[in-house]
Amino acid sequence: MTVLLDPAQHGPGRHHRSLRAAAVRVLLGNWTGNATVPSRSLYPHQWSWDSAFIAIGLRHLSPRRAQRELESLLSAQWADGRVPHIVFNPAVPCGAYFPSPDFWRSSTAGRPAGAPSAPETSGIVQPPVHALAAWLVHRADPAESGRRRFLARLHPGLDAWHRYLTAHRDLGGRGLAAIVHPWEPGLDNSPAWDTALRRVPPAPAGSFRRADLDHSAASDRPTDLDYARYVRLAADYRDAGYDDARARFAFAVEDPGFNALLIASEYALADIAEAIGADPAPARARAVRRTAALTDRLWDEERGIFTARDLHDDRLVPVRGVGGLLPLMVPGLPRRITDALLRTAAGDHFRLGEVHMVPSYDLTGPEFDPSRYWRGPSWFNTAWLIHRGLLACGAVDEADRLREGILRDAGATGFAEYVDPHNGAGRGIRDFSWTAGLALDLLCGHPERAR
Ligand code: 2M8
Repeated sequence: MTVLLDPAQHGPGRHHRSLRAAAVRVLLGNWTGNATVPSRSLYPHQWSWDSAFIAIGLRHLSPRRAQRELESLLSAQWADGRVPHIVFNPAVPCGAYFPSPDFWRSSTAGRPAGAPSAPETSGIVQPPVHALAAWLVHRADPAESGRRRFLARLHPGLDAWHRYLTAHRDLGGRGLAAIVHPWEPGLDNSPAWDTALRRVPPAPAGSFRRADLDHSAASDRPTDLDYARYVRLAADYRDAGYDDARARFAFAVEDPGFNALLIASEYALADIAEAIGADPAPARARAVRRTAALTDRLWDEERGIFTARDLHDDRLVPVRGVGGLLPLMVPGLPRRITDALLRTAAGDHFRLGEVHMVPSYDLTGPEFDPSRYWRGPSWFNTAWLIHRGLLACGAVDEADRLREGILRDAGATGFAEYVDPHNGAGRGIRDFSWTAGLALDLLCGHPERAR
């Protein structure tokens, strides 16, 4: 049963205690024995970046379970280094989620690219937040982590993952990782992908059946036309054997959010390397090179935000999305850029501190929709990432206000998937795992904040 909490009724101290208990209940309820599903109904398998955020929350509940969350994800890693965006649970009926394992066919179509023979997985990826999560999980209980040789066991897989993105996904040849499907940045139907997606011929209507509408309101989800294009892109990649050199990508975009998270994770990987006595220099060097490429390629001076670059015409996409604020987390950006980002966050387009959390898309943009998925609603994971970015930039008061807002919205909506930025009404499904995990993390404080 979803529990709604109101701080005005409970007072902040009691509210936080009840919120903590409720968040723990969600995480325990969504644990499958090996990993955590984002939602028992809408997303009944393991998702890549969800598991990273979930592990960040679980570390406060059971560091051991948080380690297993990441270990189970990486046990489905492909031999070419990619970490698939979904790891399918064979016990869940095939029709429970679409696209299902028999659509992706990883163990056959993905075999030449190094997909495991089991479990079945998707063939695309999601943002590489895993090294950052692994480092935070380690820091929650270094003794337990050391006993289980957690970092030493995870390091080779994380390193191969970052090398995959560096070697196979630099489709523009300028030092950034490209995304080849709108599901890869995790911000699935952001207006930032609209122009690039319009070039993709949709899969025929009736050639697939959406399962998401069995669980969520159609007005909160992507349209059928968006879905038909997602299906076409994924089928084309599959039919090219998920081979990045052979595939002809109808959609290829350099996304600032994806690359900012990769940079943050490269620094975490360097910390991990140092902790286990390996060489941190390669990861650090990659982070520094990618930061320069991010600034050269994706900084939009006129808009005061990072924007995506469409590789089909090599032009910046003139859309302000929350992914463009995520570089606030990137160490070593010029102060002039972080100051401009802070101004943009506080200005008319995102109204940080005035609306609920951080809208996924420009509040003044022509496509803004307060309810529909990544086209306006505020999400808890991006708010958590921006909270870290604000702290890293020294914007402590703004960070503290955002933290309180995240906790209030999580409790008031029963851990909704996302919320309307204007009135905080919950949208999508409830008892959503990363909402619970990240609320738990903010409630417990960051051991790394002291660094
Ligand atoms: C959403 O994406 C999936 C496809 O990957 C879907 O709509 O079915 C996104 O919000 C994504 O960021 C998230 O990882 C996933 C599971 O929570 O759901």
